[in-house]
Amino acid sequence: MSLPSHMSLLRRGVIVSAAVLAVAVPIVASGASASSTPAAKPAAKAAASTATSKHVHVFTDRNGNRVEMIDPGQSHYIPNIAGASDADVAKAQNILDGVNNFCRTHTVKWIKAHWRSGDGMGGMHMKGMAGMQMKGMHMKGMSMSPTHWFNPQKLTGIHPGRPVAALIYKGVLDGVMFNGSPVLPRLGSIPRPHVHHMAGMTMREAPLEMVHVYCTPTLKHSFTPNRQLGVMVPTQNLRNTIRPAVMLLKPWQLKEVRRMVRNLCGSRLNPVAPTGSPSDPGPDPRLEAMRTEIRHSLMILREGQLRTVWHKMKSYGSVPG
Ligand SMILES: [Cu+2]
Repeated sequence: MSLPSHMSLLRRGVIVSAAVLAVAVPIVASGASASSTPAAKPAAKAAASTATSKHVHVFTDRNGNRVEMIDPGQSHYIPNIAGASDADVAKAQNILDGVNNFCRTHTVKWIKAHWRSGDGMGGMHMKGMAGMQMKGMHMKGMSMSPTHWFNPQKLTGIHPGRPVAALIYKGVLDGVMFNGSPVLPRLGSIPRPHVHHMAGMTMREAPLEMVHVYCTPTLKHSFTPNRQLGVMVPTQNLRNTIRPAVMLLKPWQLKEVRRMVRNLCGSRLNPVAPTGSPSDPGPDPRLEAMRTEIRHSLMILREGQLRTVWHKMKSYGSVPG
């Protein structure tokens, strides 16, 4: 889960102790951001010592869940579906079916109108904290648009039809988040929860466990905490397939594909103008500009749109498919 949403959790009073904040925030901001703020130094040191130890801290909670103390984006966990028991597969499939149904039956527009964004900036009253967050976020190149939208019903546990938060990336509903207060019910061996501060460092506060479930038909892709390893894999594979094949398009095909990606991307895709003269040695600048623009569009297009573009390119017969 991203930093903004955690600040929102804090604001909701799920975690209120200042001691927890001091430990939790630098870890979420992954160490590097906090070091120049004098007030943050002791906490930054604690975070740095975690970051430098190469292994990810994984522990078993009292319900038998394996829990990672890491930001989902940093997780390398991929579930072993083949190695899971039938009961664990059934349990995970049941959660996933409910989550996919949630994604099918909810629109981004509706969620944004009825749920609260995890913008994170509002509730922080600790001196120096807000600036530190901002800096950390810019250093990580994170977008300021929130990815977590919180259900106004204050729920904990696993209710696939009523998650704690909806995960919206680039305007698309990608999945949901559940949490447990403090621990999640037994999930089986497939879903991997995470926490954001060190269990045991703040003895009076139990870690708040969370789990992300992404909307996709595949159990494996749905239950990686890091969506780059999971739900984004088909998208990345399509990008990697299309990118080199752009070189094989004839000029009229380039024009056609560029028109297509411009339509699909709308204002999110900036036009690329040719540079240099067509008589210069090297590739024709007009064609090069079209190729560049098409390549840029690959980072904007969603999986289904990429599939449409690839289908078009394959129809020319000049690209291997
Ligand atoms: Cu999280």
